[in-house]
Amino acid sequence: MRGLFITLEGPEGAGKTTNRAYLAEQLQAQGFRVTLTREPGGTALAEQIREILLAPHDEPMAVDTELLLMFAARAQHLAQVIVPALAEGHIVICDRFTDATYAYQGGGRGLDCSRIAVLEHFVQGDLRPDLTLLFDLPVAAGLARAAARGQLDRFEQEQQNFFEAVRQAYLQRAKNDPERFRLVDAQLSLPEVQKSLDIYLKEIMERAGEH
Ligand code: T5A
Repeated sequence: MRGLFITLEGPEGAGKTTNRAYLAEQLQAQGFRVTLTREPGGTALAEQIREILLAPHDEPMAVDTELLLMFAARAQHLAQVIVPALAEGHIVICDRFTDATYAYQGGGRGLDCSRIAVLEHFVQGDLRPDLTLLFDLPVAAGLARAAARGQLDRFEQEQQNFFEAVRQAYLQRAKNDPERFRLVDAQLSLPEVQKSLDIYLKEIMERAGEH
């Protein structure tokens, strides 16, 4: 029996980290076994790759290097955490996954999506998320939340048009795959966002019960 693979996506400051904890608490309270994780990262080695990706460097990082590091971290994460947890029947909740690569390296950096698709197939085979919650909010609102936390990472130092392209790429992917994506209005207050998640929690519980 395979578990259920849930991914949380959206631009900076959308509330993915805050709400993944909420989702996990609700599911665990109903007796579901949950693995909470994130990308890039999720294992000791993949977290080291994350540090390289997020830290500002004097030497500019080539776009292909960024893309390959994202997938290198993902390969490690899949092998060590995601695939074993799914095999044990867990609900895996992952803060960002390959949709982020399409949105940031594809939309933001302008990489051809067909190149991303080659790596997606190479690293993941047929594995795709079962359900993706896209936390959407205007770019300025998300950046203001991220900035309120202090020092900005290498991505957060990008310009407004980069994040607009990221947001549009996410919305386009959601539009192209309504079976998998659920849109969350992340601009609402936190209690309102969590209330809106309840319907998706119900769906997750039903689908996890079927698996
Ligand atoms: N990346 C990642 C790629 O380029 N390609 C890839 O393939 C992958 C996997 C990772 C970076 O890597 C890039 C994308 C990213 O730039 P990250 O730290 O994992 O970086 O991602 P961020 O989006 O930067 O994480 P954030 O922490 O900024 O965003 P979250 O998790 O969406 O937001 P969260 O929950 O931390 O909340 C941010 C702040 O807002 C408040 C929270 O309390 C917190 O202070 N907040 C709200 N305030 C008001 N109302 C609400 N509804 C709120 N919800 C949260």
